[in-house]
Amino acid sequence: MTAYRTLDIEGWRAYLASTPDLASRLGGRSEGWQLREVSDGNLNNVFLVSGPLGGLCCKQSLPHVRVDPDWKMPLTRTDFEARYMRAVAPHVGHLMPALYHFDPDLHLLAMESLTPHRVLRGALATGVAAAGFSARIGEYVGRAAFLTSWRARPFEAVTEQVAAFAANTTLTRITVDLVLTAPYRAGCKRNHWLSPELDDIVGELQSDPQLASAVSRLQERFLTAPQALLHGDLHTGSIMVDGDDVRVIDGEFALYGPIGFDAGLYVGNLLLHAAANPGRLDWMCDEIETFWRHFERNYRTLWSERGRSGDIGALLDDSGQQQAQVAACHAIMKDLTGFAGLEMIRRTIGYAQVSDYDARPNRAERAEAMREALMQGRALILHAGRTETPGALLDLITL
Ligand code: SR1
Ligand code: MG
Repeated sequence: MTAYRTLDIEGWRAYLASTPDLASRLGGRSEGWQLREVSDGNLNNVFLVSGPLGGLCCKQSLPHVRVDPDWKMPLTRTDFEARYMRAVAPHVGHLMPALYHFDPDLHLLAMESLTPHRVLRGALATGVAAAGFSARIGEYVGRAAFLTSWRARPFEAVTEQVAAFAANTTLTRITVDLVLTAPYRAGCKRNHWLSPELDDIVGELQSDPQLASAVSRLQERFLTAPQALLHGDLHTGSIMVDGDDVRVIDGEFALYGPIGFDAGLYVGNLLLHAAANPGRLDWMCDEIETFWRHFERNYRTLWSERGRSGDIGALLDDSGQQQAQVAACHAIMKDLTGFAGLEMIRRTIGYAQVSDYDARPNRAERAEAMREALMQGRALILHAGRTETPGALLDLITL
């Protein structure tokens, strides 16, 4: 067993050189490899390495939140990311990078290097994202959700995975606190917002009993509806794009939960982008429709083909199965709507905010975009329970 240490550039060079499978992917001599740190998420260190034969993306857990060394944290998040990648790769292979190596002692991963891909949030900001990327995300969520669900597999296989990911308590706690609770709690130190411009609306969000009750319902859905294996943090910073090659990365928040959670986080981030870039509202609405169309098509097609291999629904005839599919999609859309609203609010006043707002040219316009996003988020949460179709979701958009 190797004792954990945080690897710097030279540490990674030596590690890769002593790991034949990885060294042979790079080729040549280790002294000639190019290594650069590209860490940009909140939690982990990430390095890109290239050699004469190819490249690697190397990721390692730190004993703390990367952007806040005082926030201590166990190292197991890469363990869950590796487990997640192995669990969903057979279902979504070409939509995520290939995992080559996981070291449980150093809590590190080495995977396919995605070059010249860009993080979707940055690609949107700089205008290089090609419209239609949401088709691939709909396909990803539809396939991963159905094929890890109780409808596709015997309950023994699902239960084993539910238990394994239930141990991802550290990151699930972050989601429960930062997404589902803190933004609605007055005085929480982890919140921050543009003040004094947004003080009034933040005060309203934190003192509205109707909103608190709708948020409680979403907390309950998140924690008590283990429908499928979720990515758990599916925002536009967890997606890389190069033209129409779209890949989902960063599965460390994985858990069993309601399918509408992944879908809702994704849609919430599209709407945040629209709030910050009003000229792109129509485009983002098209992306939402595209996402849902591809999600539903993949989810229902797989259900029709394989929906009698699990322990739910094996008795249904074709018409009963179609009815069950429609009802399930309505329920997923309700969850999606509520979780999209939560994501819009937490990314505007919570601990981890989004750079999309940097598109606004000055503070007053930023404040206005943020206020619009907060009002939109609140409306989505409050109306989630009666939003069953993509049309009904788009009717709620007031940006
Ligand atoms: C302390 S981690 C904060 C946020 O960053 C991650 O990407 C997740 O979105 C998490 O909520
Ligand atoms: Mg991440």
